[in-house]
Amino acid sequence: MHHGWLLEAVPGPQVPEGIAGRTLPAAVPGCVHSDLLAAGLIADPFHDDNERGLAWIGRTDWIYRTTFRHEPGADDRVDLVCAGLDTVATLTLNGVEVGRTENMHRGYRFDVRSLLRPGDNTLVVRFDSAYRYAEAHQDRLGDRPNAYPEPFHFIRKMACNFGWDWGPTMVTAGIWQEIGLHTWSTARLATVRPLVTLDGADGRVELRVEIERASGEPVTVRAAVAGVTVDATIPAGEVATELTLSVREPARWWPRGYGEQARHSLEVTLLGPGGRTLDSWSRRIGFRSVRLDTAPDAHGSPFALHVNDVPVFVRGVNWIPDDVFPTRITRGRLAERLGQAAAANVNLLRVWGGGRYESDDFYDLADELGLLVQQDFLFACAAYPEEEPFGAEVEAEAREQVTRLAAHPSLVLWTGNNENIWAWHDWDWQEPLAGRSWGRGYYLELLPRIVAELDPTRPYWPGSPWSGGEDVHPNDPAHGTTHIWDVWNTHDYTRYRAYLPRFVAEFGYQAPPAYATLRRALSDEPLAHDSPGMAHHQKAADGDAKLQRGLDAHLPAPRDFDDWHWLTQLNQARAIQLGVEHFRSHRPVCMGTIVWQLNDCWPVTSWSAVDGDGRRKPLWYALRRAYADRLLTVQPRGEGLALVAVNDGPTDWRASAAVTRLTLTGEPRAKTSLELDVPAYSSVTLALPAELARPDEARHELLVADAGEPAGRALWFFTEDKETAWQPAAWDAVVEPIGDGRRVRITARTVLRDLTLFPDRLDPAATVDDALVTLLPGESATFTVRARAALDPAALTTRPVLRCVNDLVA
Ligand code: BMA
Repeated sequence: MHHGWLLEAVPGPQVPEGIAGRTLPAAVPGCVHSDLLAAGLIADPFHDDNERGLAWIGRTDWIYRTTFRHEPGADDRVDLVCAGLDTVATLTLNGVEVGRTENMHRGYRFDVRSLLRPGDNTLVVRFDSAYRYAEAHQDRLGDRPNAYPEPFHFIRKMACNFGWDWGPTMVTAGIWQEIGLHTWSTARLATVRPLVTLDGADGRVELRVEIERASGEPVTVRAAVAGVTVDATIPAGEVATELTLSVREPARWWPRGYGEQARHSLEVTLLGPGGRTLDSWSRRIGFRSVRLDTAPDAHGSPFALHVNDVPVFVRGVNWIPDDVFPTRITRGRLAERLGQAAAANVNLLRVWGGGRYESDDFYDLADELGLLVQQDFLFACAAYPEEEPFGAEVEAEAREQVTRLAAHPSLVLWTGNNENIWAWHDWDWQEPLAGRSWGRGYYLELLPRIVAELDPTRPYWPGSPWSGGEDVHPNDPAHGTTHIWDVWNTHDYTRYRAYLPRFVAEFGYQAPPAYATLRRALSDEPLAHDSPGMAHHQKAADGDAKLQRGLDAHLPAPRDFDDWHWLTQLNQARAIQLGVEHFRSHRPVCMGTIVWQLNDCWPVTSWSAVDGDGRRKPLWYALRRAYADRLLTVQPRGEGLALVAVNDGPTDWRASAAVTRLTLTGEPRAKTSLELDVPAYSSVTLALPAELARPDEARHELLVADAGEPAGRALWFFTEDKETAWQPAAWDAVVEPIGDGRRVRITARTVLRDLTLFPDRLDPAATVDDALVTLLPGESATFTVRARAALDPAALTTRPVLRCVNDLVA
């Protein structure tokens, strides 16, 4: 039922002329914004400040209408099934109301057999303005504190739709997931919930099945996985059963880097009288166990994820909806984005609570790639009312989503909310709340009860952050999970080193998107850090000033926009690399870091590693290095320096590390060799002798530690770049054509700090395989550039395409 839909605005003073009274074709699944855009009736919402002119859309009621043919048969039931409606909908079939909905995060099913006519039938779905609905509840229940001045906590709809500190305000409406008629007789599978674990070396599936009946006879559920088949009969009058399947020593599912992602097809069939197939269901499951270790220890209480009884250091990224308009997020696009995460050595995605319960495609890809997933329940940065209808809606939504996602081996953790418990403690909520509900009952009672009842195989953690109990501050770094935001908001990034956290679930640092992304989205002429489009595509409080504060602390002053763009991107990469290396160097006290954030939903200056057009920022390359299985890093320890080797891999790591203190012109001042012997899943800290840790002339020297491939090399500079006595950058470049691009070989004549190529400045389609490479005099690096256009070799090897820090030195 995805064809022939028409859309019109319900008349109102806010509806612009030219749209009022007009009927346009509607994409289903889709949303009003994308239909208006496709019809040429609105300007691209991502371009310049067009967002401003589109606020009326969310304040308008919309009518979707289609006519479809139907020939009634002898079936017991014909249901109208809506996988997702956004959000406040009234459905009318042939003039008769069939139902109303008010929750984007649920699916709906209506028995419409008696309303269908032979031949043409008309289905109308009217969406009321999400604002009007939310504001009515806000007035009725009393306002509650919220991080942004929008009523997103008074409607069960994706919160970031109302704008965020990285996203525009585009309050959508529409049939955002599949819709259609489902014809069935006797009985159908209503819910299928496989609880998959390990029992020693054996695989175990506890399968909980609920059916819906149209008639009374006994039916049989048959389940098969990995050659094991089990049947259970559901007698007349009953609607549920449980089956257990035991598989002897199956190939297991592992997170990436720890083993294979073996998946087994689980087939469930519902058989009626005479063995007739009534319904069927199938998913690819994975046998694995999950456990959280939170038992108090000498440092506080840990937060350590164990998969198949192996402790996994979480190298995570936070995930937000990949587009403001969800139906533009195809499987192909998710495959690209999750592929980018995997290629950056990420092993966990946290699906943040201001977005959505991620799609089946998202989870299927995560299963395939061995990416672990933490899914937040959908509450973010606000005090949420627990009064009706919200209590019942939240319960229904949670039951549906816990069931829907149960089959996925990648899903290893449910979290109650994003920052709401922390906010209740620290964001001055308690006085304005004056005792009104704020969500505590969801996070500490309802949701843990639902997870324990429906899916006891998975851990639940009440919030991000959360410290394990109400007697401990929810963001205490010594207990459970923590978010570190003082670094971006008020302090320099070196402050990450002041923390010894057990698990950092959010920390981030901003940078603008790629130049080609800015150029596509903004018509500012010239582009400047504060030109109108740039300013509109920076949503964070004081974002520009915070970027500047970071530059001032570390890097030479930018002379123009090109410098500013390069240096802010570099600073983002440096900040996060410093944080990750520090946190990883404290394994096993710290057992995870989740960087805020992997992706964007439009072109914007944000904390992302991959921008809204899918282009990788320098941070992505820094993350790939900092998140490698084997990490070599120089860290301050006490008065001196230490070399820390972190081994997240399954085999022991033995190597010698050559450590040299040398001048920027390449003359060695001191040398030593250290033997590394790092067992699997551990780290080793070796103090560096004073003659290495102490420079003769700090501004003129660096430290290089090299343990050979694959860990590569660790660097330490004794001063900030802005104080370092750089030689002006000098190199020899050789550019060779290759099939679809160029190979660029740079040989350094002086130290070249963080050499990076920006080929998107020459061709928006161009990509490069490496970035942020520091070369010593005489060393070479080779970059492979893929492009559509034939790139000019001279342009490829000069400013603003080829950059390093010391090209700012005259
Ligand atoms: C965290 C997140 C988001 C926000 C980000 C950057 O608190 O949970 O709400 O976008 O910070 O400010």
